[in-house]
Amino acid sequence: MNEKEKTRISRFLSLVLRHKPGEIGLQLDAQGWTDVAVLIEKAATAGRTFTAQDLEEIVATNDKQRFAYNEDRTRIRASQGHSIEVELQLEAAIPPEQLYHGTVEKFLQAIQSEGLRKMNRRHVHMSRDRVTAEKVGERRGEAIILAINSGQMSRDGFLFHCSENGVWLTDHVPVKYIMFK
Ligand code: HQG
Repeated sequence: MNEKEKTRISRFLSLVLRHKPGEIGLQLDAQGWTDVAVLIEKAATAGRTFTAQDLEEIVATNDKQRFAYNEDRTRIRASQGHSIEVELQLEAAIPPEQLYHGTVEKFLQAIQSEGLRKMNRRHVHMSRDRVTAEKVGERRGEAIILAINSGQMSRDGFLFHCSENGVWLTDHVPVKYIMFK
């Protein structure tokens, strides 16, 4: 399987495991898991053909480790990034003092008045390093990096989670914890 094909299937997996499982008649459980064999079968019916071995390779080599298997590798889920209702059951975790969020100019005014909101996803996404936040922002244009005073947020009682692939998640970041400059 070549790189182009792997990327194509990875995008498809993001679509069905995070946003639209119904598109191929797939069902996710409350924690976002689905059966590997069923996923392969439903994907094939929708014209996306890959083997269990292909899937293992895509999961292992995915640039952001977006997908994870359960222990016996019979089930799979997206580690974060969902828009549909899922309960990932991540433990609350103490974040580093500072986290970063990449965005673009056109959202700044709204962010300055209402803070960071989860918009269509289940959480606000943040990263431990600036470079990742730059890449996230650049998906939409020239990146603007916001530093988040996550240490203080956590001490003030806001809950944080860290996904299996190292993305920091929270429900809402009020304006006072965002450093705009
Ligand atoms: C912005 C990708 C207006 C926010 C990435 C962002 C990430 C507001 C956009 C993951 C706002 C939401 C998530 C407010 C926030 N008013 N706009 N109050 N608060 N925004 O895609 O963080 O490749 O839902 O700044 O790498 O960009 O898919 O979130 O620009 O990890 O695995 O609203 O998605 O990962 O956009 O990206 P998104 P995000 P994958």
